[in-house]
Amino acid sequence: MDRRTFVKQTGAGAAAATLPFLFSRCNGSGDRPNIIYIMSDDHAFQAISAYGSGLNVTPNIDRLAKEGVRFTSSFCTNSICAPSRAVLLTGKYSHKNGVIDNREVFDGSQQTFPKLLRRAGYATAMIGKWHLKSDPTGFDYWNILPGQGHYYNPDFIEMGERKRVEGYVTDLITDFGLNWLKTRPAEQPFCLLLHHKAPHRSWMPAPDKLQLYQNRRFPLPETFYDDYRTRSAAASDQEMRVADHLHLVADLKLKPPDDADERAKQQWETLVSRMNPEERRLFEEAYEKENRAFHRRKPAGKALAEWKYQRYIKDYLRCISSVDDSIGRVLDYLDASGLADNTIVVYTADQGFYLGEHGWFDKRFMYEESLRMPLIIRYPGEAAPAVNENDMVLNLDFAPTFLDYAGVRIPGDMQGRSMRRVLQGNTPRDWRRSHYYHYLEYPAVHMVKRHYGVRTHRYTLIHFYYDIDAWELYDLEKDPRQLHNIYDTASPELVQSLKAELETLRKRYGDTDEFRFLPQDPVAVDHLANGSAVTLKYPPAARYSGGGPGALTDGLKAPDTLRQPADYALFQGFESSDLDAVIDLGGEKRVTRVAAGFIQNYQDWIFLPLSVRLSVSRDGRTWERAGEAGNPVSADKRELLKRQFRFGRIDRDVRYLRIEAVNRGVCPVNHPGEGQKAWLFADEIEVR
Ligand code: SGN
Ligand code: CA
Repeated sequence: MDRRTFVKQTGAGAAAATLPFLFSRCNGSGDRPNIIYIMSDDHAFQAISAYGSGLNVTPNIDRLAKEGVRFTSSFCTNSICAPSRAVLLTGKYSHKNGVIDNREVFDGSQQTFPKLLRRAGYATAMIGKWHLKSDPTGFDYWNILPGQGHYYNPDFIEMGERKRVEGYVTDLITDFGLNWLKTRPAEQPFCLLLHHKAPHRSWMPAPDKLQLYQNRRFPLPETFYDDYRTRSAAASDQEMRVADHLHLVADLKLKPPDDADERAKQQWETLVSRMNPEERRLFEEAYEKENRAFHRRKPAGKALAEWKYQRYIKDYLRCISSVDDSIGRVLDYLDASGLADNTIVVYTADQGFYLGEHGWFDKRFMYEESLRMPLIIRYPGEAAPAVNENDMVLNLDFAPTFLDYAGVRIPGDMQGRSMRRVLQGNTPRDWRRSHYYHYLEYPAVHMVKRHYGVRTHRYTLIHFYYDIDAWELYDLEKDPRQLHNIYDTASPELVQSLKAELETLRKRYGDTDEFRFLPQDPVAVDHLANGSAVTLKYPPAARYSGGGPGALTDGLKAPDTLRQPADYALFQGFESSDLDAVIDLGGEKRVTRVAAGFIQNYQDWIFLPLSVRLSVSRDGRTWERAGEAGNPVSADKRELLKRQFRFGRIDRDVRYLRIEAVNRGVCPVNHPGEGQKAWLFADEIEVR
C-alpha cells in the first residue's frame, strides 16, 4: 500500500491529526522543510566577503548570508575532512563514530541522519566529495567522487558505477545536484547533500577563472612570519608552511623549463593529465608569463615565500569563485521552482583553513583559523536574517537540527544539539558555553601533533600529546591572533578551571585515553657493523633522520610488525632521493650475510625501494657487486609493512660495504600523492 491509498483509507482528517508526515508535500505552509546542505572542502571563512575579510567577493554566498543567519562562532570538533563528514552524518564525535582520521573507513551500517530522514519519508541524495571510503548508505541516490577526486574531467561513482565525466568538478557537482532536484519524486520532502571538492589542494581553477586576480597583489596576513616563539614544538614542527611545504610544480603550477629533470616534468604531466588539449592550453597559458618571470628571477628566501603565497591565494580564490557561482545556480533554481520558502539551505565547509596565517596552509590545529567553520543557514519560514556571534554551534549539531526540523525524534546517543531555537533567535538558556575538540591524525601528512582541548568564549586550552606532552593557553580577547601562549604565566585558578571543564567534557562525551601513544620498543641487534661509520651520498630529511647519522648501524631496529600509525623515530627517511650509504667496518672483516630493512606505508607516501644493490670493497675505491634484489611488493599495497632485503653467501674479507636503494621518486598513478615526491624509509643495515 502506498502513502496515498493509506491516507485515503484511514480518512484524511484523522490521518492529518495523528500522522502529519503522510501529508507532506514539498511546498506550502505546514509542510516539513526540504534541506539542501552545501559543504565545500577547506573553504576558510576568511575567503567569504560576507565575513568581511576583504580578500575576495562572493556575491552568492553573501546573498545567502543576507537572507539567512550567519554564524561567527561555528566550530568543528576535529579539523580534517573525513572525520568532519562522519561527525556531520552521525552527530557524534570521532571517537564514537570511528572515523578518527582520514585513514579510517566509515562504518556505513551505523545510525546516520540521512537514514533517519529517509525512513521518515524524505527523498535523500548525496552528491560530490564523500571521502569516507565505504559506499554511502541512507541515500536514494548518490553520485560521489572517488577519494579526493579530480578537478578536471573527474571520475564519479554513481550508485556503485565508476565513470569519467567531462567537465570541471564544481560545475558537474552542481549539474548533478540540480538534475536530481528536478527529477526527484515530487511528493516527498527532500534532503540533498551537495559536497564540493573545491577549494581543496591542489587548487586547480576552472578554465573560465584562470584570468581572475592576474594583476592583483594580495597583502600578506599579519602573522605570515610567525616564529611560534611562545608555543610548544607542535607549532614549529608541523609541515604545512607556505614557504617550505607547498610544491612549486604540483601545488603552484610552476611548469618546469624544457631543460628540467625528468621527475619535475613528470610532476607537471601528472598535474595536467586529465585535461583535454584545449583545457591544457588555456591552463598553461594562464601561468606562462609569471612562470617565465619566476625562472628568470629565481626568487629565494622571503621573495620566494611571498611568491608562493601569491600563487597559492590566487588559485585558492579562483576555485572559490566557481563554488560561489554554483551556489548562485542553486538559489536561482529554488526561486524559479517556488521551493525557496520551504527549503533550509546551509552553506558551510568541512572545517576552516589557513590562508597564510602563521605562515601556513592546511588545517588540523585547534587554533582559530582551522577550528572555525563558515556557517550560513537560510530558512525563510523560521529564521529571521541575523548575524549570530555568540552561540557556539558545532558540526556535531547538524544531524539533530535536521531531524528536529523534519519532526523526527533525535536519538539519545547523538552528541550534538538541535540549533532550531538558536536559529529562531531564542537560544536555550543552557546552550553550551564551551566545546571540546580532539585531533588525531599523527604521524601523517603535515605532521600536526595529536591534541585535544577546550574552547570557551574567551579561552582556548590545548593539550598536545603522543610524542610530546605540552599545554598551550590563549586569551582570545587580548590575543585574537593567538601569538602568545600564556599557559605558564596565567593564574593557576584559570588553568585549573579550564582543565576541570576539559575533564567534564571528556567525560560527558565519553572520550578516553585509548588513542594515546605507546611507542613500540626497538629491537636490539648485535652485528658486525654495529657502531660503524656511515657516509650518505644524499642526506636524510632532517625530521626522519633516525635520531642521527649512525641510525643505520646503531644496533637498534624496528620490530618486524609495525603498528598503525607508525612510529618513525627509528628510520632514516629520504624524500624522493635514494639511500646510497657506504659503511666502514673500521678494518677488514669476514662478511657472509647482509640485510637491509625498509618499510612501505601507502598513506604516508612511503614506498619500498624499487631495488637494492650491495657492493663490497677492501680499499673503498674498487668495488665488487655482491648482490642485487628487486622488490616484489606492489606500490598499491595499502598495509603498513616492513621488508628485509637479504644478501647471503658473500663470504669475503672486506672493510667497506655500499648499499644503494632506489627511491621510486614520485607517488604512483591513482595514489593520493600521484606525481609528488615519494619517500624511502630505511631501518638498520645488519652485517654478519
Ligand atoms: C592530501 C593533501 C593534504 C591534505 C590531505 C587531507 N595533499 O593529502 O594537503 O591535508 O589531503 O585533506 S595533496 O598533495 O595530496 O593534495 S582532506 O581535506 O581530505 O582532509
Ligand atoms: Ca577539508
